[in-house]
Amino acid sequence: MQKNYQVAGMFCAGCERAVEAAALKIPGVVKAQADHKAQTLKIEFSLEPPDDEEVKHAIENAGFSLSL
Ligand SMILES: [Cu+2]
Repeated sequence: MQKNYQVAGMFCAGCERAVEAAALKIPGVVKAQADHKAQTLKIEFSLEPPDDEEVKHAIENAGFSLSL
């Protein structure tokens, strides 16, 4: 199962890696793929989907903004 988010503030592959690392720290997230050109984050999770607010906090703590 997967979810897609809009993430602002990514400008290069390094930013993508930072966003992906932040997303992967969320319990249940098994895969994360960020795209700085499309400004998107796609996550895959194993069982229960993570709470959107939790994802938002994780991404914002990493220095980016996620719109819900
Ligand atoms: Cu960057």
